[in-house]
Amino acid sequence: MKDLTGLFQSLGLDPATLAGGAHAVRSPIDGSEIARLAPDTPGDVGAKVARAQDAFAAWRRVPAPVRGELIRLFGEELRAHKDGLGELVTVETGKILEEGKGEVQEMIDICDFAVGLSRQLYGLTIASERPGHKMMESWHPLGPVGVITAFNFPVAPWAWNFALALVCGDPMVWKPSELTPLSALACRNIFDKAAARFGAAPDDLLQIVVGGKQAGEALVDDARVPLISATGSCAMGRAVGARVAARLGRSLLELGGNNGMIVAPSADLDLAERAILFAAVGTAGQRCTSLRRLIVHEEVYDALLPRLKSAYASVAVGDPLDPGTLIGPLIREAAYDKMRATLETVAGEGGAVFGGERVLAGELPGAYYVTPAIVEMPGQTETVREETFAPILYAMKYRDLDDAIRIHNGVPQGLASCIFTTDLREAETFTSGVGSDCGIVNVNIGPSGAEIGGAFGGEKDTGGGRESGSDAWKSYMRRATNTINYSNELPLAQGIRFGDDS
Ligand code: UN1
Repeated sequence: MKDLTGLFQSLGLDPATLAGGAHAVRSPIDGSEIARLAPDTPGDVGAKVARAQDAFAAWRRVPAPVRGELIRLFGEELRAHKDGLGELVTVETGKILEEGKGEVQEMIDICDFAVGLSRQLYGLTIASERPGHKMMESWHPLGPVGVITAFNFPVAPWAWNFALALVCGDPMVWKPSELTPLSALACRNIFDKAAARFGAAPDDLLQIVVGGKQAGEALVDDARVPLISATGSCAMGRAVGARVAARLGRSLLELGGNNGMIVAPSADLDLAERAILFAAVGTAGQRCTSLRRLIVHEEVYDALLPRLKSAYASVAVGDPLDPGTLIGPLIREAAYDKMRATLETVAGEGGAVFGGERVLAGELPGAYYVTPAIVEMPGQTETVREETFAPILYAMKYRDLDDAIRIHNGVPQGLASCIFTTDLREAETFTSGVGSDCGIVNVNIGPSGAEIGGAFGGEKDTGGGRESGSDAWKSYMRRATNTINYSNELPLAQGIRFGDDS
């Protein structure tokens, strides 16, 4: 691994505080240890939540557009640190630099969105059935928000939550993946710069929890945290959702995907091929939105598959800091083991496997680089219905659109989906209520790489949460319904008379 001292210092990470702790941080680029941090105990987490409550008491009194000014400054600081933070994301996750920087751009974009939003936290006015009465809805800050994020997108999904929560008046306690805590600490340092320029921000608007499951559970179980927003696997979400529900808290869950693409007979195959490559191979198949299932009409299957295989065979796998690389390493050995085991299982289920081999093992024995895999499947088996977080693309044939939609929706997850077609009827059917059952439904673009302006999330085992754009901000506020009587009478709703003879 190259010397990271300069990069760490540019992001305010003091090498002295990154040594000696029990929690080792490794780079998947070569498997080397890049830091050792002191993990938080459950008691530390509780103390952080108490400080977040103090911050909330002050921050909720600040007018929302003034809170927006802090996020505007944060966006400026992110612009200044885009290259450095993008590089750190690459070092910690193994995604290529272009994608590391893209993730930081996604943070900048949500800051811009949140600044405008800070003047648009609109409520409704509602016609009252009673004379001289007015009804309205108002939105108020909710309280400290607990956020749990995954290794594969260590900064952008956090920023979707943070930029919105902060303009909504909520401080945050953030537990990043134990695999990527340095990116989180760098974000806090960048935010601290914005807060210093802002001047009047209370302390502890953003606190980081370093640790694994135990620290996460302490945050999830803390009744002083009204909202837990968690990104990760369906298994994680099931556990978090149940714990938060047990204390009647709110949860916002962003869980696994098993994202499909239907390629129809009229599809533009050049576009489809490029979209498949970015969505299935990009980020080494480690996006929640990665393309995992290709459902191809039998008329175009034999035209598309050979093209894909030759593109797969020539894709550059290697050092994600090298500008020529398109696929970096898997996050760790366990991810590689899972990929290999899955490929063996689907081969046993009748799948024809192309690619999926480990490379660079001689030079980099502690790192797990693979060629991406295409598996031609005779049908949608149980293994295909599971999400494997690796670059495996299952290809299946279909005969008519109903059949394709049935295969498409026949999985437990419901995050992102798309159809490639130039037939208006097919496109509209896929995006209609009887089409894709996912939260993200696209036409002639792949399932991944969403913009921040839309609500991001999915249905079924994906957890139902929506983050980022549109009206996702409502999750971070509480709604009050107000009825105001400006008359001299006290009429009751539903015309009820109560102890008066008039
Ligand atoms: C994730 O993988 O958890 O739509 C988030 C996308 C990105 C976000 C992915 N904007 O692929």
